[in-house]
Amino acid sequence: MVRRLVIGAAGQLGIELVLQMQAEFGPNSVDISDIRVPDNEAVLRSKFLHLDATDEGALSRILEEGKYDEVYHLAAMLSATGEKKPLAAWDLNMQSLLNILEAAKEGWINRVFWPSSIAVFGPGTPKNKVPQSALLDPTTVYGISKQAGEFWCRYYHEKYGVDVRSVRYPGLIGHRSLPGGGTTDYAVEIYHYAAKDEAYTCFLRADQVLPMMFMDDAVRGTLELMNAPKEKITIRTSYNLGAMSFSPTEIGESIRQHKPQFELNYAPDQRQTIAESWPCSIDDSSAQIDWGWKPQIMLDDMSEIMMKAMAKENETLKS
Ligand code: AKB
Repeated sequence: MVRRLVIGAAGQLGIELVLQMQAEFGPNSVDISDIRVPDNEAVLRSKFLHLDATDEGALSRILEEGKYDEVYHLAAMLSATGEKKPLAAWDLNMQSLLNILEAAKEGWINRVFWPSSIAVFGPGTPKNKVPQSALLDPTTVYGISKQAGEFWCRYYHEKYGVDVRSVRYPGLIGHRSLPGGGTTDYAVEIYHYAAKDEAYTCFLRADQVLPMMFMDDAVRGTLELMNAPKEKITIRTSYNLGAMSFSPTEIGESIRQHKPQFELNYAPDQRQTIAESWPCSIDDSSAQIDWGWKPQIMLDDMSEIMMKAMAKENETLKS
């Protein structure tokens, strides 16, 4: 059995990835770690290990004991929170990655997954269909840490043969977990408000188009990348990964197909400046060619799934 460790398992992606691993391979196939206990009962069917991933000693002890084949290192401070605490973001995002890469170099792990982000792009990058090899031009500390991280990953692969794999996620939208501290978080929050028949005030401009992805696609893509034969992986910085692009106005219209009275207002804040620096859409042909990436869920299908899931959750809370 492949032994997996998910670091940052209490986060938005961590929870969803662990749930899928449990469903596919069983709860014992994955151990979970974070600095906080995940507030999701199902996730806790897997063994929980308290870990601050910047603590090299603590990480070594966990890896030595667990004898993991794969580590999914998801712990990070995202774009909006990172701008409030730049040095803490740099410290967490970089030190934890370097600790994992060192452990892999020493042979404690066979394969590493580490997420990058569209935050590596910036004003000098094309806005539409950003090519894989586009200029990286990050304007946030989070983006700078992802850019540096990508090159560290490639360095450890080329110098030491570390099998580290990565994708540049767009904004991720799912109903089983909440995001925290990102610029794309509005696209999850909006469904929660709509489902409760509450008006939502968006912190981005009405016409701000960003690349987004439904969580199930993101989780499937991540596992597909990790299962791909080594020789198929030609990019060791990070793969562009696309699915759909929409603005707050467009997601609002999609939600109104289920909630015609839904009220959407706008009060752009400092996150608008971050969003403006990011591209609108992504060219992910390298991921398609190398390991068969194909998104399945687009905006209206996603809205249907999200609204149904939220309605069910609200029913359960009432009963
Ligand atoms: C954020 O908004 O910071 C993240 C991301 C795009 O990486 N969701």
